[in-house]
Amino acid sequence: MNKQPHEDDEELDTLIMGAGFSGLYLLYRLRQEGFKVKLFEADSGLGGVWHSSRYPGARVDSHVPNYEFSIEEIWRDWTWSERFPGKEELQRYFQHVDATLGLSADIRFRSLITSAIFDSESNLWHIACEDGHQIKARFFLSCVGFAAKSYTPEFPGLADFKGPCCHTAHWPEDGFEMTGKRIGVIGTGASGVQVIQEAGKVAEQLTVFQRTPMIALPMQQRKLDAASQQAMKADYPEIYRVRNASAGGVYDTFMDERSALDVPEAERNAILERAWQAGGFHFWFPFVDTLANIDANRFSYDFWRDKTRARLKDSELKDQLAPMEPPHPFGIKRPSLEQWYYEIFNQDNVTLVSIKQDPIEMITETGVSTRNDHYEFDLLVLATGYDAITGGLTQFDITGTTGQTMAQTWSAGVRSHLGVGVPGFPNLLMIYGPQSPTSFWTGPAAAEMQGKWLVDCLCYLRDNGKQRIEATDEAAEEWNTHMEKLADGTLLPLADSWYMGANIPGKPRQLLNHLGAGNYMAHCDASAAAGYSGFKLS
Ligand code: N01
Repeated sequence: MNKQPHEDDEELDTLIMGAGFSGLYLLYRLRQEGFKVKLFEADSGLGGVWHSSRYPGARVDSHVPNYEFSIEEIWRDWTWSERFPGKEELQRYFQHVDATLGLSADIRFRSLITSAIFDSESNLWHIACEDGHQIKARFFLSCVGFAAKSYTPEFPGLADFKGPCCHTAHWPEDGFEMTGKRIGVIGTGASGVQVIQEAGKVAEQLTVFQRTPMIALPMQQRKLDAASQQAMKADYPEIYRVRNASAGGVYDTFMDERSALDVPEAERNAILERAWQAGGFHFWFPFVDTLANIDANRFSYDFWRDKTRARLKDSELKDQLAPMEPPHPFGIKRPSLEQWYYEIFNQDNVTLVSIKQDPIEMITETGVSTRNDHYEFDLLVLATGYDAITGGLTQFDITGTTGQTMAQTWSAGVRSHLGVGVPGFPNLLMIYGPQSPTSFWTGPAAAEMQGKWLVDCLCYLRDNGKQRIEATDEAAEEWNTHMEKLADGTLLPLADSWYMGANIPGKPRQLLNHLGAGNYMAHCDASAAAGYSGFKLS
């Protein structure tokens, strides 16, 4: 690409990386507080993953009005058309956010940051972009989200495939023609489920390569009308107060506080049925111990299994998509929400290949060869996920005071204090990153709650004449021990999920996100109340 000359030698108070919910909230609030702040975004528009997720069927899985800013100027004039909005509507929402708050004026688009090096003399980050632009900033705020680095397995022969082959994270703006085509999809996570639902409707032949069955939950999508949303807005301030104080950033969860084991069978099934009908993630945590006790967990699996098998016509399909025995405990890999996912497999034009039984051996010029067969494709879709949570920070050169990059520093596992600061990386502060609740928290709630804490912290530093904040080693070790205890109290370590870093070969296995936003914020607030304990200020 053409290198632009260095445009200036500007020095900022704060540089924000990433224009998703977190970055935009910080830009809005830091401007209000009078900081000299700019946001750098690698892509060409606002919205983070909602700008870059262009694959067919991309849709949010938090229901209205959970997944939006609680800022009244924004929600006052905005209505959604569906309970779970699709990517186009989310992109329009971000344009509305921009039109309301005028954020673009301080955003530099198409600015992929390629290196950030801390200078201990000046206490400034020296940041460089792919286009040659360089800038200095006192505080470097990482808001890259948890899906900033895609993961493509090393399938032998992948580069030989002659037709279009695309990872869901890199779908081109003008897309691919899918009607009447032979399409292969590898991967059945949330992205795979969404693409498969769309491809199955139009493909001449769709072949799905499944390694682990996805335990997909019914979305219970429906259209929304403007009048009822307007009527509900009188309650929005209270709704957002509840949402932001909740454990997962959802205002209307109805998890039963009893152990599933203590509830009589008929009542338990009625509770499960109610959660099922409510749709979305209501079914994910129907009881307080669903994700903590293997016997309680099994009730959910069996309920899901029986509902799902009833939708499938063929007994082999039933066993592959919703086996009698769980592939792993229910809900400890992230469930996806589906609308007609299972019915797609009843169609004559759809084939399911269970690659545990018939492994992929290689990709050829024309398709995919498994041990027993060869499948020819016009389009090959890789829905193989992300180097989640840490990949956004380890994929480029961030170098702190020890001369080590973040990738080197975390090579044996993530260490941070509160998921905000990393020892050896002063003035780098993370939102929605590793060791904070991130993927167990809705994006807008996390952006606002963590964002508010971070803005208060930056104001405190400014008001107290401090130029540097750095997590201590002791605090980071303590936080890590706390994270390990949280993981041990759940079933989460039992699956090879991206929550555990276990979807990437060689990545250290550890719970990468904190559990329970309320408890997490209590830790953050306690640190702030003690003058930011666990951090060294100077
Ligand atoms: O990625 P994933 P994703 N050979 O890691 C398979 C969010 N999101 O992009 O399960 C064959 O979940 C892998 O198999 P297995 C959401 O938080 C949200 O779908 O590891 N297959 C799996 O099936 C989500 O959880 C939304 O055995 C291989 C798939 O690829 C997160 O992003 C939409 C393989 C990867 O699934 C990630 O979702 C989209 C191999 N070598 C994403 N390696 C919404 O809001 C991996 N796989 C709705």
